[in-house]
Amino acid sequence: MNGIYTALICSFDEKGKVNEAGLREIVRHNIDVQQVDGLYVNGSSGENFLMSADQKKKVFEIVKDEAKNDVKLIAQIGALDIDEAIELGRFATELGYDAVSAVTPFYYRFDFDEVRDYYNTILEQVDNKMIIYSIPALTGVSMSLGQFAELFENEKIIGVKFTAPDFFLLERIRHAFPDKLIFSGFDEMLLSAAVLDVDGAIGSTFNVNGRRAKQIFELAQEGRIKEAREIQKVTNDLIADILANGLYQTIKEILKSRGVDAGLCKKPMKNLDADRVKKAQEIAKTYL
Ligand code: NGF
Repeated sequence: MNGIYTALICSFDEKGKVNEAGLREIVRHNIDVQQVDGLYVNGSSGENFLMSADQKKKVFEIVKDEAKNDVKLIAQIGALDIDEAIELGRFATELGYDAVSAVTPFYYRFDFDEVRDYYNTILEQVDNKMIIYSIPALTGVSMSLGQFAELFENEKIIGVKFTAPDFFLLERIRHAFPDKLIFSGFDEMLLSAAVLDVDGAIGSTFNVNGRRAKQIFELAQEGRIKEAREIQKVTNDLIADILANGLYQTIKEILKSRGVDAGLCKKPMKNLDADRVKKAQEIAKTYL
């Protein structure tokens, strides 16, 4: 399951409903144009935490129906309601998703025993492989090497989506667990993570910049670091401009400028005003 996975964005209409036709276009664009190896569905970039369980299921269905077996699919099922996470995990598994992933439970400052119990309970009831989704900046949940080791004792936990700028910890996990899958989560740090021998990356900007991400990753694997650094530099110029203009909104606007109906963000996320729409179009012209 190695490689470059797009953290798929989702197209919503002005009422916050999933725009099926638009979502299908986003899937096709990622497979046919960006040529990524896989899709990470209903993550942060998919506005997962703004959706109802029914909407999440609908997204899982549409993406699988459109992608078929063209690329690998990972379903992010994490939810504070563990029963919902289990239900979504079973649903995605029946649809044929290659693995599930769950964000560490957040908000109530759970201790590590509770976090471990969350994953083990889900996996007792979901017949699939699990990739832990660790993103301390958004969840407030940081885990140590020893805690990752305890989670990895469950053989169904096959890896981690590591979204943190802690390269010491990343190197330690890589060294200690050569057989677990590590996906880097910050697109702007892809080369640095690739040098540490991660197995792949999962990122939002791959919706528009997946081809460059693949180049960076492949060059790094071949040891062609100087060339990879040049591409990471352009990539980071692009990412800096996207972040300054509004992350998911700008990705959507860039896709629209490419003829993909990426729709709107779901409330309470706001959409771009006219100046920022223009800026997004300029970003697309400059870098893509
Ligand atoms: O969007 C975030 C929030 N992180 C993503 C990614 O790690 C998670 C990252 O690609 C994700 O997209 C998902 O779960 O769907 C950043 O957007 C990117 O590196 C720009 O900072 O931190």
